[in-house]
Amino acid sequence: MREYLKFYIDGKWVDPVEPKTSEVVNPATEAVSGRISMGSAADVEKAVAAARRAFAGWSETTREQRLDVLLAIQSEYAKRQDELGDAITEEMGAPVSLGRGFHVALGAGHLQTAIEVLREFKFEELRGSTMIRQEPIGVCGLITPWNWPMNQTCVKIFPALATGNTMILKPPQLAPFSAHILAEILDAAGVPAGVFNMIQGSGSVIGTALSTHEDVDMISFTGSEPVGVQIQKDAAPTVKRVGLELGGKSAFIVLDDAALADNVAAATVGMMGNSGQTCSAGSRLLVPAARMDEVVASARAACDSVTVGDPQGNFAMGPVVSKSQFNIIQEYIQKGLDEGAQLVAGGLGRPEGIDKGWFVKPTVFVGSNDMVIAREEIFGPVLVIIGYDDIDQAVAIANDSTFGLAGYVNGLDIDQVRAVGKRLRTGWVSLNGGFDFHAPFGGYKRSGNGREWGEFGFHEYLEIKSLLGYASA
Ligand code: TAP
Repeated sequence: MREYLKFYIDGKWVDPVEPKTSEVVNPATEAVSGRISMGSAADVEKAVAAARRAFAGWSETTREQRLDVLLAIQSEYAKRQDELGDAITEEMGAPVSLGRGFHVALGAGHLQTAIEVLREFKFEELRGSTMIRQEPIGVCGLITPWNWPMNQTCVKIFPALATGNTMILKPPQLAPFSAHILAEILDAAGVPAGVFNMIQGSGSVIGTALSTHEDVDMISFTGSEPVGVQIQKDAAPTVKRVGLELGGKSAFIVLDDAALADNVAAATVGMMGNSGQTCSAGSRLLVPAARMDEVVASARAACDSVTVGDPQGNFAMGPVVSKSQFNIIQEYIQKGLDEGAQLVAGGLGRPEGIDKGWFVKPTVFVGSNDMVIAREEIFGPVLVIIGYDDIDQAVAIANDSTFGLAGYVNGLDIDQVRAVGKRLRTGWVSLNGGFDFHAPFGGYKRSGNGREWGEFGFHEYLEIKSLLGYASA
């Protein structure tokens, strides 16, 4: 049983201003696994004041000083990787191999990337007689979700630190443990007091206090579209910058020259990773309609091969994060059935033999792009296969979405793969499985505003200043 009752403010672990706690539930067992404190606006006041005080010094540090701090964090992070992974398993249900593996590796990857980018980043550039300087924006509110806790947190904290900003992190109530450990890592690494602060609590209290705060200069948010919209409204009166990484309904296009069975299997298994709780998941699989029988056979076999069970055991998929998320996913599966989509694998209810925990059956439908299950983000292990007649139709289907986060194009003819990738109205497209920590990540349309990851992630946290007449001054 974890008891994480203190907040990290001004370089110290402190009690909340008003004592109030909340239980954290393990989604695999439905048992209480820990308790956190629920902060109030008064805690936000303390943290923002600390961050503001610290900004004066931190924003003036040299590149080398900030690099030293990031390298110290890297060595502390390395010491606690398994602990972080186990916390993630307990809070959001990722299998141990995934929690200790890819979850923690994503955080480490963003840290390493921030170090590499910081070594080379041009904070100043002379253009003619004008000096263009990039300067830290100030005090940042970082609001994160539960689905990839280390990824979503590290992709904000490290670029913000590297660029000389100070910050207040508001982790998700559903996944607060790993954020607490991360704060301990930053503390052990000697991040100066007030530069990084962390308050646990509810989004409607802590998140709103940050978004509306006069002395918070920007909000970086990852999560759902409705909350992203609310944050923009809350932030508008103080004209603060708002970075939004929201949802997706991304297309995975298998071109007709691709090894069909292998690609369909890979896309299906990929969709079930992290129990389908990935904003960039390829949740619409677009395949040549003429070969649907082969596709269905391959998807069914792949889906059936995904083992589901205790995340502490040797299973590919654990539960989804909460009862509420389980219920939402069940409603979508029911909607798919009601809409007349063909159920290929999975379906309603828990997998056979499991009667406790928020476990969902890996589910595959064949449907059409006008169905609710093809239009809305389900955020669960549910794949919708859609047939296309030709490339133009595949591209049209892929782009017929209110979202525009990611896309996947797999095929043999690389020129065609590239051409299709260019036509997708999304911010991130993986060609034949390409992956890159330095590639900007973010959405078109309702998938958000701004870009995270790598050098572009630095720009989120920087203001641009022109010093005219600099060269001749
Ligand atoms: P959200 O409600 O969007 O939560 C994300 C973060 O925002 C959490 O830390 C949350 O705090 C906070 N928050 C909630 N209301 C807020 C407000 N008014 N102002 C500022 N911050 C606020 O996501 P969720 O409830 O966890 O999941 C709901 C749906 O969002 C999912 O079904 C899924 O479709 C989508 N989702 C998308 C993503 C990505 S990566 N795009 C990630 C997670 C979820 P609490 O701790 O109180 O929740």
